[in-house]
Amino acid sequence: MIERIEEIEVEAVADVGAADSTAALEEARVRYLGRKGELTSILRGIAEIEPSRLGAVGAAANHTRKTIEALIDERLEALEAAELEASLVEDRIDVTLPGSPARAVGHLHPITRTRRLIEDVMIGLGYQVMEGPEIEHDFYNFTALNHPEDHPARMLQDTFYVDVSGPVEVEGEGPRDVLLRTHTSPMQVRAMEAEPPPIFMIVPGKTYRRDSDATHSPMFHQVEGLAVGEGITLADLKGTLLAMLREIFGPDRQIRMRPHFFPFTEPSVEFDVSCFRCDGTGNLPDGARCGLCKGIGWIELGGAGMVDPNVFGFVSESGYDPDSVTGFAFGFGIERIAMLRHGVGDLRLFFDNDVRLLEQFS
Ligand code: FA5
Repeated sequence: MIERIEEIEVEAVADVGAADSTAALEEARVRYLGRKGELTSILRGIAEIEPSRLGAVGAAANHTRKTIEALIDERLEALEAAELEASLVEDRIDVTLPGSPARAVGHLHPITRTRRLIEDVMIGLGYQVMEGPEIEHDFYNFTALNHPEDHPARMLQDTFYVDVSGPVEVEGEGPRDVLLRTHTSPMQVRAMEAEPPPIFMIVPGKTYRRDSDATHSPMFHQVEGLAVGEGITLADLKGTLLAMLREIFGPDRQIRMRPHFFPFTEPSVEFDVSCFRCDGTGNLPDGARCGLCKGIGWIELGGAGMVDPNVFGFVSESGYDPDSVTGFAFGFGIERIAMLRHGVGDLRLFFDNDVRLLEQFS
């Protein structure tokens, strides 16, 4: 029996030494020290050995078990170290390399970028940026802006009304009193209610109309501008628009105003910027008609005018006395500016969320 134990030890020394991986070593451990191993059965059956040999066999088996255990521990340490070393060499990660595949980095939507550009320019001119509600009262959208009761813009085919009738009756708010603002101009009155003169502010934001074609969408963005103080004139309006549009379209741009009508400004104008493709000539260098301004040399941008004294009448309690203050207001579409800057022919493309288009503005 003792001889067999010694043989087992010799075999184990050879097998453990030959194990070239932690997995092979584990197999050897199970073979020699596991529950079904030969040495374990010898130790388990020791009680049946005749008493005179019991001490010697037990001591030999225990000695061999301890020797094998120590060998395995030593070999395991060496194999683990070698395997770790190998995996460090093999799996080395260069953290300076881009991910695979490289992650696309997002960017701002062209409308947001255009809005921010306009904001930056106007902040540079001393204007503050304000925000207002998209769901608006008829009062601010129309009445306080001097629209008569029967003004066509108030009709259902132009304006989205919000039906607020419901379980809770709000006094005076029938279905026609709440709407999606059709322009950012209601913020003229809200801003003047909130702050006394002088005031210089712009309001960028979403606006809604029942419109849909290549240059009109049901939801679009406008920027409103308002400047009220003592002695402000139409010349100040022209200078302000010129400064803003030169920042956006280039230093050589000119501006022109054409008489127009808005209920809340008097006089009212529409303003155009000289075409930046043909430099206002209407013709391209090869003599062809300029497609951007359609040969006119001017590009229509928005509406403006001097604040109508009737509008001041709605905010006289906030210090806007039409006899002592004057002011101008202007409003234009952000999509129109973005279309011109980026040469996009159909404004609806901005809202399709097609990445093939959007990633061109990165
Ligand atoms: C107005 O909305 C006036 N509130 C502008 C104003 C402000 C005048 C202050 C005087 C003083 P108008 O309806 O023309 O004006 O719209 C201004 C601009 O908004 C247009 O020139 C156009 O660029 C843009 N716009 C109007 N409707 C749409 C639409 N459905 N989709 C995209 N842009 C539009």
